[in-house]
Amino acid sequence: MEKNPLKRLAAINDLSGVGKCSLTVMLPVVSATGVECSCLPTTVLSTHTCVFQGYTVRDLSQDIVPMAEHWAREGVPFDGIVTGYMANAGQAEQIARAMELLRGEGTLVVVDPAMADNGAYYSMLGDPIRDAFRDLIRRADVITPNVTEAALLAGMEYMAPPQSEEYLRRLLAALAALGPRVVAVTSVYDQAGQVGCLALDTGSGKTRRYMHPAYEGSFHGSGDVFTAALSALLVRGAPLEAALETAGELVCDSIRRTVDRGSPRHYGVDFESALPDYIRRVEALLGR
Ligand code: PXL
Repeated sequence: MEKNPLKRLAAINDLSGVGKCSLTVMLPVVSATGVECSCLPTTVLSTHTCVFQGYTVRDLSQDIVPMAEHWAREGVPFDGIVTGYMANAGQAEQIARAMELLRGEGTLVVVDPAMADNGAYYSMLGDPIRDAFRDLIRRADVITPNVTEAALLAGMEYMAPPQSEEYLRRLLAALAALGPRVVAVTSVYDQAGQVGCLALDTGSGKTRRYMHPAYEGSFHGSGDVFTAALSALLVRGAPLEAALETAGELVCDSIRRTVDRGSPRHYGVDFESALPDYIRRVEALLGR
């Protein structure tokens, strides 16, 4: 008899070999949260697609459903499913099918519509990917777009930082209408020059925010760190407010360390040295 089994999260995402994001962030952060991370790679790339040139892309779309079918045949139970970047819009159909196969009663589904930042789509992506994410989001309990992605999904103009409260309210309302229980918008800049996350719990109608002082520029992969931590914390049963704060602290700490170390931005954030403090905070919140 298994006593107090570990929670298990399926991470359906790409594997970019260099430039910490997607699965190379999901796996360590989810594990550090005390949750088993089962990886379903949708695409293998030599690097992510920002700044790097000449990267290789191996589309694994044809393996997504067979991998999920195998897990379903084995009867592997999943407490959560988290999905993010898609290399093309066609992957949405396979990912949706995989979600149906893996989702049980009470499985938390998190969709990070990772497709754009700073007002523009990532390389190789355009409106078809937005439409595909709109479809996937209808199956999600929680979504974690940044402001650019939120605006694309909501069909609103992108507002460069700082965003007005009125704009952010409209953004949250438009995204809530797409169906998720929790809308957590990241890379929100407020009038006080702080950056962070603004979340709406559509059940209670309450909004919560976790803000920290902003560093100049953007930090590649920080959204993946946030989504990985938030998903795993929620799967472990953390209340939304504490999960937002704990995930936000990990992101903030990772960014600070990246700046202190002077690491190249496109290599991703230095979450590694932030993990010990994160693990201590997770233990204080949820135990071992
Ligand atoms: O972090 C988002 C992301 C994930 N995966 C790939 C990417 C990006 C952003 O550019 O290129 C392959």
